[in-house]
Amino acid sequence: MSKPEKFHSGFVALIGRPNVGKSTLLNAIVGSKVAITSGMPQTTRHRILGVYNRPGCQIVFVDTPGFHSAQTRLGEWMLESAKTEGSEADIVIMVVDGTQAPNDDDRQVAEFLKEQVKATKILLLNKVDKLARKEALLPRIESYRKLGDFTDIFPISAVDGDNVEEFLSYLRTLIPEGLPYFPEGQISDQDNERMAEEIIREKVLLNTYREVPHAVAVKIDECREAVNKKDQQYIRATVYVEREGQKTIILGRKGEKLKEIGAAARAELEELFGRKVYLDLWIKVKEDWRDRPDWLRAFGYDYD
Ligand SMILES: Nc1nc2c(ncn2[C@@H]2O[C@H](COP(=O)(O)OP(=O)(O)O)[C@@H](O)[C@H]2O)c(=O)[nH]1
Ligand SMILES: [Mg+2]
Repeated sequence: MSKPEKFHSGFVALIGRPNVGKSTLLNAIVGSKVAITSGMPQTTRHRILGVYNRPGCQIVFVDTPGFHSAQTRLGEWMLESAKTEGSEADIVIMVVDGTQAPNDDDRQVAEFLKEQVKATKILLLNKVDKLARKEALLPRIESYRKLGDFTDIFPISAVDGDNVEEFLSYLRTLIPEGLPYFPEGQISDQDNERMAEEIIREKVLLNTYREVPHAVAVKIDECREAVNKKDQQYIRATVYVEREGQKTIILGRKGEKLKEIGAAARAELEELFGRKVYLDLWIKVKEDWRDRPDWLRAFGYDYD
């Protein structure tokens, strides 16, 4: 009888500046939406786990907030959280936007990796589907390679899936021996209520203007089976902003924007809960909540 193969498991952190496609890649790897994404920087606010299972191997991917120059307490907390995940992972993946030259935020990430991360580092140049001239790729790879000491570099597209399997196959060879952290079938550590808050926040981001997104937080106030309506989920949620003006923008004329946001969120919430959803959506102003420790804690940012 042959000896059973040893199991391999590990934590792999996705690190990079905002908007390079870390969360899109996490969803592509897990094969399901566990992290919200948008064209807005700083969409991801806290660590999100996505579990990838293959025979004999489990990789727990950790999506992190992007490295940026923090301007609020929330921003500082996000940056710290990314750094903590980066320094605790077995392997760190630096994700960059392959269609753009390195900028200061990329350099800040690379600097951090050099100084504070001993683990194996891999570089991913994402969004190569957008490169009009493929000849531009090699010099681009060169300009990022110089930023750090990467064991390997992969140009990929998180949206098209180009080269993602190749990257994962390589990654599997680096994962240490260990037991699985999560039971098979569990793809994230986020519960449905947390995911629901994120889905609603994503729809606000996708439907509003530049000034609003960073000031938005969403809290589920109630989430239960609807009274007298079996098989319907009742969800009451509040969208928090920092200024009256932001509230006006999200409401829209005659409340129409909020209605659109609610309709878009509801469609996805019905998928999440697997049943009809009645979504009761409110907006409130909490001045400067991003700088107030009590509100940061209330919104689940684990701030101390
Ligand atoms: N064309 C293209 N767009 C991408 C790709 N990956 C991500 N994006 C887009 O880039 C934006 C930021 O993505 P997101 O995953 O939120 O970035 P994050 O801030 O690094 O987590 C979104 O609009 C994505 O749709 C890719 O491989 N190709
Ligand atoms: Mg993200």
